[in-house]
Amino acid sequence: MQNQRYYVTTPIYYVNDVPHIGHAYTTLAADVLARFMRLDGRDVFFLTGTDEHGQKVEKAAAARGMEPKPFTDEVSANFRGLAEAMGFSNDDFIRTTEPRHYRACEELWRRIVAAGDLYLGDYGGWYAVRDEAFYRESETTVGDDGVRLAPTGAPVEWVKEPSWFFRLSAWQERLLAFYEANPDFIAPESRRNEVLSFVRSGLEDLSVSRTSFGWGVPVPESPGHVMYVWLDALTNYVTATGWPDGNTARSGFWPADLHLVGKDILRFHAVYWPAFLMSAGLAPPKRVFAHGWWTVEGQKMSKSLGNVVDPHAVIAEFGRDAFRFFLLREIHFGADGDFSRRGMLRRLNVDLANEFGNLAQRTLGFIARNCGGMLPAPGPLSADDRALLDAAAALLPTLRAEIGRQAFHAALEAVWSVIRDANAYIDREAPWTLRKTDQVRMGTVLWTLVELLRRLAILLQPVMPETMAKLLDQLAITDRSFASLAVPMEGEVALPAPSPLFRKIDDAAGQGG
Ligand code: ME8
Repeated sequence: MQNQRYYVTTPIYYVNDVPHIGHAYTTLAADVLARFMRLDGRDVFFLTGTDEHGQKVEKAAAARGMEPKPFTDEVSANFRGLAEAMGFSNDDFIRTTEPRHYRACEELWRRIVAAGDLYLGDYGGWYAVRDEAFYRESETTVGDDGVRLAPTGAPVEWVKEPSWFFRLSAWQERLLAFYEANPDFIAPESRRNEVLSFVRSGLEDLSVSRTSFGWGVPVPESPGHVMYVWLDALTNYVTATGWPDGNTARSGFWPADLHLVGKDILRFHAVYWPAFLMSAGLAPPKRVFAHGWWTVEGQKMSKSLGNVVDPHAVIAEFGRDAFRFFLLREIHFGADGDFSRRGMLRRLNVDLANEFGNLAQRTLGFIARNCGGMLPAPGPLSADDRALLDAAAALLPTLRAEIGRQAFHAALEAVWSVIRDANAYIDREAPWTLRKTDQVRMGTVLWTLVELLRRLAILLQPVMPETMAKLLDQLAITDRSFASLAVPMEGEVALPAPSPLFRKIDDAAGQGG
């Protein structure tokens, strides 16, 4: 396991949108994985970025009276700002307008041509600019107002133009064989089944170039054509490894271990992308996980409803780490979920402040007040002490397994079950009584609690990096890697003055509670 490479990606986001909690969510999940793997000794590459070509972005630039390039320069900064505000630890931020990306797209294109999978034809069909996707007529519906809509609700328009086609129809059997041989390639299971039935129902050749506008990567040796934005966008994942230049610092990272995406774009990642790659003679990614969709206070998030949640505002009110915790704890990763003020407050006040924060505060406050800030050395451990520490020691393997299958909620639930045990332990062992009756035993209980807090803080760093750094400072712990969990901490350690980890928010003070 040690020093093994780990490559995780997020979708590259369309720059025309203002970053919201949906974008924050996917990148957060990738950040937690990246941090977890780094602490576990792996060589990690964590990539995010922006998708800057296509008709949608071209239109958004025109609406601002700008040329596309200066427009994307300006708005892609919003996504860098989001990464900073959320504390994301991405190793690279790719923009599809960079020269390195053009080189990769051109090389991928040439290889697919050489494989015989591209041919020139005429496209006639329905296209939704909002989704940057083609739809079969049978997939569309006509609304009351006469507007024809894609299944996603996006309006479609009739497109007729010369186009290059990718021979996707020829890939059906090879894709099915690939899914069969790689049962973990698509997760969760229900999404995998959807993809399998889509592919089994038959694949049509895919239009992969456009001639009616110009904002894209030019098709090599084919004047007037720009690459279909999805072929361009997906290629970002190999561009960032330094491909097609051999021998770069990141060459060894392909194939990616995990593409994290929302369920809206699974088909592009699980069907088109492996077909493009295999055609070009490159390995497909190892896994694609499609997570669910956030609504807000029970409603779809949309600009027209004016309910788009700005992550910066949530961070300002509740704190960055509480927000990070909420997003991953509130719903099963994979399922849809609802963002509500009430839910956010409950996670902050109950899980974080009452259960976890109090455990630390009771323990460290007691040591500060009664032991002059000096953590006592432990005497012999009782069965009760050992049971608690054993439960904490079991967390690392549990977390490896849960995080390895992207079950963030289950990982956090396992940690909180130990936190609840620890709160029961402190009440049962009552160090405040032992102070008067048995100071050696009191010292052992306090050491057990501090050793437990050290373990929890180290393990929770990926989810709440800032707050856990603060707690580890209060525990005077400098080695914070997962490897350090194997060695119990010393006694007779001077601890700095403690301060609360989480700020509880009075429910009644909020707008609408
Ligand atoms: O699709 N709930 O970019 P995009 C959960 N450029 N996740 C959400 C969400 C919500 N309500 N809204 C957005 C694109 N997301 C392409 C991707 S990749 C090669 C190209 C997240 O800006 C989720 O990850 O529309 C979704 O897949 C992504 O944002 C779509 O981002």
